Amino acid sequence: MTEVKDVVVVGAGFAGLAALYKMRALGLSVAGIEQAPDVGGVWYHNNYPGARCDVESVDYSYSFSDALQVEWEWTEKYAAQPEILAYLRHVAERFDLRPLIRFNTRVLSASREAEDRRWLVETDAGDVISCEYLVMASGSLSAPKDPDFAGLQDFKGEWYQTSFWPKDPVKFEGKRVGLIGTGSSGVQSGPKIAETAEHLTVFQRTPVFTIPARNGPMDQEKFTAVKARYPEYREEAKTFRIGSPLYSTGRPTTDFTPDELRQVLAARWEAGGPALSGSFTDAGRVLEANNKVVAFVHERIREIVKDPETAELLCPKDHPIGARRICIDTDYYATYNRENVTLVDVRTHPIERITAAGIKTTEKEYPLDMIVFAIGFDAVTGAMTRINITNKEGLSIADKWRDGAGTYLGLMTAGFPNLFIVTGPGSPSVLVNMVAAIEHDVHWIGDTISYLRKNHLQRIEATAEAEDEWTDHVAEIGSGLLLSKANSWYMGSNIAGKKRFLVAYPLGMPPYRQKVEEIVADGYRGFVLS
Ligand code: FAD
Ligand code: N01
Repeated sequence: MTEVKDVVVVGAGFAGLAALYKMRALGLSVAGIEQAPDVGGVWYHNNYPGARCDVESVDYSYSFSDALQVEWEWTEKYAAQPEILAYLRHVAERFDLRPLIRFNTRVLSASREAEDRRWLVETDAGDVISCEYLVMASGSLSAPKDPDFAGLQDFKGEWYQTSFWPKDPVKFEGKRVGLIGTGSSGVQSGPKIAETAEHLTVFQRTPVFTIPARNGPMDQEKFTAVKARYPEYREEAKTFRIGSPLYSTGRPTTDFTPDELRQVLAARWEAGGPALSGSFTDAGRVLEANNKVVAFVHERIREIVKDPETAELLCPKDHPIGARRICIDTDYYATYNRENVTLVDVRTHPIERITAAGIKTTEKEYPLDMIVFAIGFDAVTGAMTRINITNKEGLSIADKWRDGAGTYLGLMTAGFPNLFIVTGPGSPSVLVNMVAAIEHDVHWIGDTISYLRKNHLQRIEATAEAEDEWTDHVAEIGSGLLLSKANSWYMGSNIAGKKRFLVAYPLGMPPYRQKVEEIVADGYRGFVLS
């Protein structure tokens, strides 16, 4: 039997919980659908050792409830996964959101009802829900890449994926562990695995730029000061490119003598965290400027890693710093000084197959008891293209986005009325503090639905012209940035056959916010409301 709701929200991570709260507050009937058995999203699935955020906890948290932000106690500068998951569970309980969510339920499809007024959502639990508005809070990094390595089925040991980590403890003691992948997940999990494994072999294809986090207990004085004025603090945060404080020098590298430049970089390296990445106004655009920052980080790597051959392998030389996601680590490079850690270069000698006993590269076989895959995601579009979402003409999102994910502002896609996307492709999403981006989008969706209702309107849809213009605008800005020069998941190039396009609006939150506000003030320019 078909149920009727005003809104269906897909996903119960940061975005889904915020959306459920907002929709219910608007007086709408709402159903949340989550494939996992619990809330948390990323922070439920990615409970691998070492997982933590790389945006400070005071910023990587909701601002919608002042009581929540004042009462919640973060214990570390960068919260670890268990604490973030506990926070999201607390949010779900505090605001009584759990009763709205169907857990262990996957959305399989969404199609338009015959008269094209409502969405019909179908799940693997047999639910059929008719809704006026469909909110995709299905995540930007929630569709894991499959470890489709030849021979995996023959492997006699244990194997795990960071993006789908078991909920029972995994023991590394006495085991020879192989880790494939040196993105953020590999950078975080490697050092923790090495602490107890008999041996850790890291299979590296592309070396990564990573900056020490300098994590530690929360600075209580700073935290108390923020709490005393949290709403103002959040307003100030909105003025920063990433939606939370990140200070640039505001000057190009050419303004500095080599000594001054080194001093700036050394201070930022010492301070830790993401500060180093946004230091100069030209490093994201001009290769020569970028190279100065690269040279500084290479020096640090060579200083930390004792074996010169390993140090050279760890120095990224095939892409500008910042063109792939910069990682924030605890003891990553130093881990390679441990006797029980080996780095294997699978760029030169690729993995040929997985065997019963381990991993075989084109050079040799590495005997292993366990393999950990930290190989990433079909980012930003994957969660939505894995659901069969079709419009009135029968066109699916997967087909529509095959040649690049066209959206208007990242919030809607033409031809799919009343389908709202949280942190969709073409919004700042993965290039900023994602909780800030999520709250912006959820707010906009809620306000838009209120506007429709108040004005007795039934549908909103982006026009194809507005979508093309926005999508071209994002691509054009991207083409002037070093960001679009590397192969990375930012460009979709980690997925075979995925069209190469920049998945996010690269200028950050302030100009994006302003653009969205202007469009709304101009009567939702570029949308058709009817
Ligand atoms: P998610 O948390 O991914 O939630 C989406 C939910 O939708 C999931 O629970 C999923 O199971 C569910 N879902 C998807 N498809 C379906 C379906 N068909 N049916 C039912 N349910 C479905 N960002 C930062 O800004 N700072 C950080 O420090 C940071 N750290 C990160 C660390 C890790 C390990 C990862 C993987 C990402 C990190 N991110 C970080 C990015 C992260 O994606 C966002 O910060 C944020 O958690 C996203 O929340 P979300 O609710 O949009 O998506
Ligand atoms: O994934 P990735 P991730 N053979 O795609 C390698 C967020 N996040 O899960 O680049 C050999 O970055 C691949 O190599 P290459 C954050 O936004 C944040 O680590 O294809 N290697 C690469 O090294 C992040 O950017 C945190 O050459 C293979 C790695 O696997 C995003 O999530 C923590 C391979 C994948 O790196 C994704 O990060 C975790 C193969 N066949 C995640 N296939 C924080 O710190 C893939 N690789 C906050």
